[in-house]
Order: sequence, then C-alpha cells, then structure tokens
Amino acid sequence: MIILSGGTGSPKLIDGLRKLIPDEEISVIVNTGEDIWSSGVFITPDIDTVLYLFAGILDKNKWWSIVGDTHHTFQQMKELGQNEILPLGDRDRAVNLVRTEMLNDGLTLMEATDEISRRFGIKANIIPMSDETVTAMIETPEGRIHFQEFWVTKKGIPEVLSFEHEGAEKAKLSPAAKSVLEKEDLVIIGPSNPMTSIGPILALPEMKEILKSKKVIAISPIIGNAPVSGPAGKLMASKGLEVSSRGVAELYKDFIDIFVYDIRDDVLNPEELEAMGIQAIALDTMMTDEEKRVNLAREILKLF
Ligand code: FO1
Repeated sequence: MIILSGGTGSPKLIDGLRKLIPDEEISVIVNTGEDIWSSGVFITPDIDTVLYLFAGILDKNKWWSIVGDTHHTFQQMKELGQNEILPLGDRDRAVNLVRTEMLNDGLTLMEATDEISRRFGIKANIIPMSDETVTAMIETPEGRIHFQEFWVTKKGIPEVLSFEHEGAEKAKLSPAAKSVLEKEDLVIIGPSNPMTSIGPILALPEMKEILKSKKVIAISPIIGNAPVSGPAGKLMASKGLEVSSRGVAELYKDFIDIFVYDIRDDVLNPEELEAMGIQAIALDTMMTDEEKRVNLAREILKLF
C-alpha cells in the first residue's frame, strides 16, 4: 500500500494504519515541497515527521519534531543574532546534519533517506517524492517569502497574493517512487494540505497519469469550510478554489476512485461526486486520539 503524505494529517492516518498492517507493507511517498536550507542544514520537515513516526520518537502533540527534544543550539544561535525560521530541536538538528553531510557527500535525497531509515531500524519504505529541490514560495504584500517563514515565523498571518513551487518544472518523480508505483495498486492520498503538501507530489510529471491506473482513495483535510489544521484555506483561496471538501475533490477528481469526507461536513454533496463517478464516503476524520486514528484507518482499509 502506498500513502501520499505531507505534514500532520497524513502522518496521523499512517499512525493508525501501522496498528493494522506491518510497517514492511507500507510505502510513503513524501512531499519535499516545504524543504528549507537553514544555517547550513537541509531540513525536509515532512520526511522527518514520517521518519520520526516510524522510529517511534515523533512528538505526537505537535506532529512534527522529536518528543522531548531540547533547543539549546537554537537558543544559543538566537542569542548570537541568528534567527532561524524553523526552531529546530537539538536531536532533530542532529538528524538533519547527518542528512546534509550525506547530501554533501553526493548521496541523493532518496539514498540519504534510506540510510537514515536503516539506521533508525525503520521497516517501512519512506520515499521522497523527488530527488530535485522544490520550494514553496509565498507572495505576500511585503514580498516573497519561503512557506516556512510564512507559516512558522509569521504564523500564517500575511495576506497570500499567490504562491508557487520553485523548481517544480524541473523536478522528476524519484525513481524509487516510480518503482513502488509500478508494483502497488492501492494508493491513499492522506488528509494533508492539498496545496503545499499533496499538490507538489501531484504536480510531478507522470504522477496524475500513473494514479489514473490505480485504485485511489483520497481523504479530505477540510471539514465544512475550514481545514482541520494548517494554511490550506488561505492557499486554496489564493488560487480561487473553494475552501471546502468540494474544492479538494475538484482538485483530485480526475484520478481518484473514492473520496472520504468528514461526517460533520455540511458542504459536500455526495451526489455531485457520484455523478462524476467518484464514490463519496462520510467517515469520522478527526483523528484526535489513537483510537480514532486506528478506526479511520480500519474504515479506509475496508474500502479497498
Ligand atoms: N511548525 C510550526 O507551526 N511551528 C514550528 O515551530 C515548527 C517547527 C518545526 C521544526 C522542524 C520541523 O521539521 C517542522 C517544524 N514545523 C513547525 C512544521 C512545519 O512548519 C510544517 O508544518 C511542515 O512542513 C508540515 O507541513
């Protein structure tokens, strides 16, 4: 089984899936469109979240970074006037330093991810969507800034005039992603931001075409007119898309078979999707505790 993952929502679902199927049977194609260089370190937040999840060290209160991590290095750097965009923990920084060293030694992002997975004893197959760098940049009235600066430093407050993924036009689907997609028939599009988390994966050449030949279930990250978390709303609105599950379904309609939306959603009309040949299924998608994560995962597995 393949899961397309970005931050928070998809890792929560993977957490539930892990209780039902062995890690060895899980392949995760992970967004790298929010990656950022900071103080000489290459940080790839969505890959790290998935790595830490499978390594059993993810902070499940925040759904990023390592549980119990300290911030001594970040604080010391701040005192020296180095204000990093992402407040990186010390252990998190260690992982990112190891990765950066591997990249500097000539490894691809896939090879570096594989090696770090191996060292953590991870059995799942964690695959960066691409080995090329793709960077989400947001145009605000005060200028063009990195997604992480918009979301973390500026708390998602600036108006979003537009956004784009720099490097996306040159990026290719990673060979490992391609190879796993050749072997597996079931794909889950996790409930992550359809703009900056799932969007970059879908934008890669061939991806949408490949998905058309698979059985694809997408889970909406939006309930009513508000995302469960994160900046999806503002970013969708900046592209003129309706901020709703209907807006998400519109983005995915050409290559999905089943669309899962929340039981509380009062915007999506399932008949509209059925008319497009997409099965619409209402489930409880609020994964606020482990039981709910496992329940949602179980219901999704029943759909295949
Ligand atoms: N997100 C936040 O909202 N605030 C943070 O301070 C923060 C720190 C952070 C550190 C390392 C890391 O890998 C991710 C971190 N994130 C933080 C998450 C990140 O900004 C995005 O939410 C992810 O890119 C997921 O889309």
